[in-house]
Amino acid sequence: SEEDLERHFEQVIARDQRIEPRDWMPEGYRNTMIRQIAQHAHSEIIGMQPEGNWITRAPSLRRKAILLAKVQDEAGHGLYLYSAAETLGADRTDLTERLITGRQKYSSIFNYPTLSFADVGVIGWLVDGAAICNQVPLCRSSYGPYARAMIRICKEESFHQRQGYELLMTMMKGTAEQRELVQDAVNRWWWPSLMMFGPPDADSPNTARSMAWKIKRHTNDELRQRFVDMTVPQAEALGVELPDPELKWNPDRGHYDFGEIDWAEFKRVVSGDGPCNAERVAHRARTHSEGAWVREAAAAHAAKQRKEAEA
Ligand code: FAQ
Repeated sequence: SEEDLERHFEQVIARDQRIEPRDWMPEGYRNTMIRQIAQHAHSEIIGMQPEGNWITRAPSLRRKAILLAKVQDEAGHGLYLYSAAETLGADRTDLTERLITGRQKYSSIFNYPTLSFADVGVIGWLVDGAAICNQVPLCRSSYGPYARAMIRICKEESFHQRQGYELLMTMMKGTAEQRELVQDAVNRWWWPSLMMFGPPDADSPNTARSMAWKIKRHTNDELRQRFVDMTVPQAEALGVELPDPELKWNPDRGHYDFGEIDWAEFKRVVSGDGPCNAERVAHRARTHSEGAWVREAAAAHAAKQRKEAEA
């Protein structure tokens, strides 16, 4: 009966075991998982654009090869995550449609422009750093296919983070102009990186439910604090300043205090009105329609093979 199924589901969650695609799950759980995985997949796909902007202008063959590999990894993560969403009954064509018509979200962070090559380094350091902080606990998320996808994705994100930090270290050892470019990029990306963790706990409609279902293992504010604590010593080692005069070690809390995030800006960017939202979505829509012939050719080929197999 429905009650037995529900009891079994609750037991699996309580025992820290995984929910698998064929298991019964409450509709709310399924919808939350589809929402989060789709948003995550869309973020990886849209997230190729800011850095992709610099592939043709990378300063050396080595930097170009690294950047190409990183952006390709992001495409891979996106496709991997769309597959995880499909295990819940979502349709990939429909998800893409929802992305390009603005009905599904992607991370606010990818709506900011990349103005210099230092931005490539800062995205690796701060954006991938924040992504790792958020995603390592998701390796223990209760939905099996998502948790397993996170293991591989986190390994690749760690490499991405290191390449960003190494790029910045190189620039910081360069000319005064290079150091200025790094500082300017840090000034622009620091606050948006903190926004990646989502609204403060008090304004986060999904956290309580997702924590109870063990989809999320920590709240948005807990992970944001962890990221700040981890990043401050890295900024010191790098020799850059984080643009927050209130950033200060608090010995009583055993954490860094930091200033108030501009939540009005966050809301603006999430609701579609950030610096690059229109450009990002338009680019995705354009490449989707330019790729139609590939999808049609693949479908025609599959149909032909099916026919041949039947004959
Ligand atoms: N941007 O109730 P909550 C990457 C939405 S990393 C836009 O707290 P939840 C790697 C939220 O969806 C970036 N929307 O929601 C990379 C919800 O929407 P609703 C992707 C945001 O889900 C690096 C509403 O606000 N990572 O791609 C944002 O419990 C470099 C209320 O919020 C993930 O997606 C935001 N920042 O917690 C690629 C990680 N924050 O209900 C390229 C997985 C919140 O209105 C280059 N996701 N919203 O539809 C998660 O961990 C969670 O979904 C959170 C939000 C923590 C993001």
